[in-house]
Amino acid sequence: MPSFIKSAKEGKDFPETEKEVVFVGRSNVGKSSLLNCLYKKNLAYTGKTPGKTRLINFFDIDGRYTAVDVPGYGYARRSQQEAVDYAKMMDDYFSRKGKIRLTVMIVDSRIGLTKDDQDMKGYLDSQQIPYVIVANKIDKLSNNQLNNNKRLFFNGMNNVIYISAEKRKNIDQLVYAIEDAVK
Ligand SMILES: Nc1nc2c(ncn2[C@@H]2O[C@H](COP(=O)(O)OP(=O)(O)OP(=O)(O)O)[C@@H](O)[C@H]2O)c(=O)[nH]1
Ligand SMILES: [Mg+2]
Repeated sequence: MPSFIKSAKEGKDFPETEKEVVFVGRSNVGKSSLLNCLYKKNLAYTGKTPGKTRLINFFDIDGRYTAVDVPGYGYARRSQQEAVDYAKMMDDYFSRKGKIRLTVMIVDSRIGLTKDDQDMKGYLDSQQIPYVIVANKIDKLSNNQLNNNKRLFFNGMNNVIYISAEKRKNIDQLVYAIEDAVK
């Protein structure tokens, strides 16, 4: 069974792992919900208020790989110090990019890529970190709206998977991508 390993905010406290799949995205986009949907109910904390996940959380996935839930970006940190700590935590994390088999970048299917999302995508491209874009919360859209948004927001991006973490829609497609990356 998938299980929690530890929470950490500094590189020196990160666990020894081999292969990681990391879930990134804006605060409140559904990263922790997606982890729970993929692996086990109540593995990660979810909530209505942005900034629910404050530390980097590592989960062992059946001894096969490590899933990593990171705090969302684009969330107004309470203080300058908190913003600095957040940036350092993320730098520490991405400095071990050799371990990262796949980054699952979650965006909102109703909004597309925000400036913060574009920055993250640019970073992943520049560092040659493999990623898929997952457009979440499609249960909030009609089929028509979803088709429109695919054209408007995700045109020309070939690595997008449209899902609902809450309603478990199209999760298989993401599972395939993850399994392929960690094999
Ligand atoms: N309708 C709908 N709501 C969702 C879906 N996925 C997540 N949510 C809701 O979105 C809110 C935020 O979900 P979280 O999983 O806590 O988001 P997060 O990205 O981990 O947020 P932070 O930890 O703050 O970065 C919760 O109220 C979820 O119930 C979805 O597929 N559809
Ligand atoms: Mg979270």
